[in-house]
Amino acid sequence: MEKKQSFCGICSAGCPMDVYVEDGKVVEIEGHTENGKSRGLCAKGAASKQYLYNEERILFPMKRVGEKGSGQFERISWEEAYGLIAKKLSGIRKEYGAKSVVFYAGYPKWYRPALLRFANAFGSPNFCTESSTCFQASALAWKSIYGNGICFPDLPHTKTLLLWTSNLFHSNTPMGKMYRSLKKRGVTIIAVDPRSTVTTREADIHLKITPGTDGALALAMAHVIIEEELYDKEFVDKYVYGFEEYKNYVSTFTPERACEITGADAELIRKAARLYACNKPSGIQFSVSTIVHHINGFQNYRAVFSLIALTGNYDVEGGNRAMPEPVSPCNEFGKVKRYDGEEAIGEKDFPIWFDLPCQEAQCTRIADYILEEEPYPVKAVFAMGLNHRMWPQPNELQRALGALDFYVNVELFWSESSRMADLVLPACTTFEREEVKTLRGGMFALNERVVEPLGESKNDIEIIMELAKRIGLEDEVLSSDYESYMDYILKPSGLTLQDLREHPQGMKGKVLIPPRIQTYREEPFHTKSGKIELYSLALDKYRESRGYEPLPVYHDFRDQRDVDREMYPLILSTGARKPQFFHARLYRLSWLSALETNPAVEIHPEDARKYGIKDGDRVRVSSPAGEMEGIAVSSINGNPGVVYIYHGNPKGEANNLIHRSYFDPYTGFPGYKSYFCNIEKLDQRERKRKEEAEVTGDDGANEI
Ligand SMILES: Nc1nc2c(c(=O)[nH]1)N[C@H]1C(S)=C(S)[C@@H](COP(=O)(O)OP(=O)(O)OC[C@H]3O[C@@H](n4cnc5c(=O)[nH]c(N)nc54)[C@H](O)[C@@H]3O)O[C@H]1N2
Ligand SMILES: Nc1nc2c(c(=O)[nH]1)N[C@H]1C(S)=C(S)[C@@H](COP(=O)(O)OP(=O)(O)OC[C@H]3O[C@@H](n4cnc5c(=O)[nH]c(N)nc54)[C@H](O)[C@@H]3O)O[C@H]1N2
Ligand code: SF4
Ligand SMILES: [Mo]
Repeated sequence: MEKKQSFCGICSAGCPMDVYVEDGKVVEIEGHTENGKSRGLCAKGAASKQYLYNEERILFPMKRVGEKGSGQFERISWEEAYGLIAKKLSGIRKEYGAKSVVFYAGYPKWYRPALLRFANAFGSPNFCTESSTCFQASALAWKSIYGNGICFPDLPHTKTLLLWTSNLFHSNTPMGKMYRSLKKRGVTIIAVDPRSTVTTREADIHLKITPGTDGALALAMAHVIIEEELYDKEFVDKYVYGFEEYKNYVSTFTPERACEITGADAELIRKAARLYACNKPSGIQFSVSTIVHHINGFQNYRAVFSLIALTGNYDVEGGNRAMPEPVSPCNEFGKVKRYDGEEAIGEKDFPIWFDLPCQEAQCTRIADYILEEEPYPVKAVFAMGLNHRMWPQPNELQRALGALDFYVNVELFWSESSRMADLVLPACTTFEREEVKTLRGGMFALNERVVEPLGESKNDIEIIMELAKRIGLEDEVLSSDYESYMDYILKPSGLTLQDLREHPQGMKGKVLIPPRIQTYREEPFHTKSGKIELYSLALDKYRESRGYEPLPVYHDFRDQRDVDREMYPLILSTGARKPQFFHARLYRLSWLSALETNPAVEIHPEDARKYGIKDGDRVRVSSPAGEMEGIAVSSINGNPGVVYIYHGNPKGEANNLIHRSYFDPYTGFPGYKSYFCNIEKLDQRERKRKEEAEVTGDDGANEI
């Protein structure tokens, strides 16, 4: 048996692994051992042998031969596949324009810069990613205030950590260790989460709020901080724009009012506000997605982020500041300018995406854009890792993909989204490819190819580069080969591929750019006013035309007039991370799916009693968008009145319950984590049907 080193490719944490290979096959995977101590892996990484050798892996390029979505494909050569894609994409570009081709990347990040370059060279403004529901809304909320990229907390120096949503032990396992070390150092931790989790249980204060009410809580904290004069007057006077308007607005948000809205205790809100403002330096650790998975999420996050400026915790040691580690200049490679000659999809609907701007198009409404040919016809989608199950009402997206002239999915697995494609290309996993990894502390390493690619699978970047050549795109990097590509992205660091091959443990970059800190002392903030904008001028631009509000104004999602709350009395939150699942991807690994064979529908025991449901009962959850079935699990972690379900499960898809027109008007992010539903025990419904059947003579069996 040979021991090789690799990095886990399932999530972005990229944990180092020791992989044992025998006769060209992986036989064992463990967390990397350093100085006799294993770094460990989470359940997903530990199960990744089943990921690599999954029976659903796509092994060859396959062309559709049957009806769309019928799943009938025939094997073709790479040569034929490249030829077909080049012909189709060039043809569609000629007939409908480059923008009618959409380039899409799913969760994996490693090939994005290359795909973005490809879209640029092709001439389409439509490069979009899964970040239409992740990260970008948080980045926009931040940018609307501070004008720069998000600043994370400087954990080693912080004294109070406001952990605003993050169940680290489930969603970012390697950070669990860091969290424990903060506790040991005596850092005061305030957690904001609607549920008790393994993370909140270790916090000093837990503000257990109703989902989607974060804005009201943050505004109440600001109220206390201003009323008790705990804010940083000098910083605010010098660097903040719109303080008076903001102060005026928050003056009505007393902790008592916030208590009514959020359910969190008013005294606890006061205590948390005082600690965050006075026990400095304080940092806010936040999720890149959860707070913005609400129809009021953007403004809620702006309210949270405003607290940093208010208390002078911006860009100071121990506060929220630009990454304290040196950053490699090779990151610049990913920052290729978006092609800006044409209107991108989502641009009319969500203009601040493009004003502030971020690097990609907003595609949450892509199903509508395809089906309605609005704002213009979208004829082809070239996707790498498209999974329709991540989107609200996924069947609509699936239908739209079926309506395209040409849809390619480069994937690891035969998902339903792959089955809908005209052409499927086999991607390979991290075990089967070399890959340059940027690690913490300015370190670089080469992920070794530990086994040969399965079947004829290839790495995504090689596929992109070959295709660029076939289409005749002009791009100095894409027109070279994969070795040169890796050398190119390493170049600014002063390292070469050869260096990394000779140092399998990784090397520190020779040239590293230190973060730019406290630049505001010398130059204005990159906002319209040149200051930190608690009153955003970027939003003010759309005050009249779209009703955007420049202050971080709170609107309650429960004020929805078009949902019948008598029919859907419960709040629905989907997608709080579970340690064993990763979106729709890992249900096919039996070691993991066996941990939850049917979708768990988590309800509070009070609700269980009210609805006559026992643990383990089969239940149907319904919402204005659709239905799903699962197994009831009663839990005291959440508050009564809220139902929690994870998404992506083929045995019951929570995203069927989220309506695709239920999104945040600023960012287009779906309200995954605060919608409305009802729940019923399944056989009770069956009984009712039978009773009705006795009257009508129709036993309704087909519907069950
Ligand atoms: N195992 C696993 N890890 C993952 C993923 C996965 O699918 N599986 N996905 C990755 C991805 S793509 C992302 S974006 C990150 C997300 O990472 P996080 O957002 O940190 O996800 P969670 O750990 O689920 O933390 C969310 C917490 O927010 C709480 N919450 C729910 N609604 C609200 C709300 O309205 N307000 C507040 N304050 N809290 C709320 C939930 O109870 C939960 O405890 O996780 C990444 N890590
Ligand atoms: N209800 C609900 N829905 C949600 C969320 C929620 O909290 N609740 N979270 C949202 C968030 S934050 C996110 S980020 C999205 C994530 O949604 P997706 O982007 O769909 O996430 P994944 O399923 O992890 O990855 C997409 C696909 O990439 C494929 N893939 C993996 N590695 C590679 C590779 O190297 N090459 C290629 N070509 N393909 C690969 C996988 O097999 C998978 O099918 O889901 C969103 N959807
Ligand atoms: S946290 Fe788990 S899934 Fe993510 S890289 Fe590490 S081992 Fe892999
Ligand atoms: Mo995400």
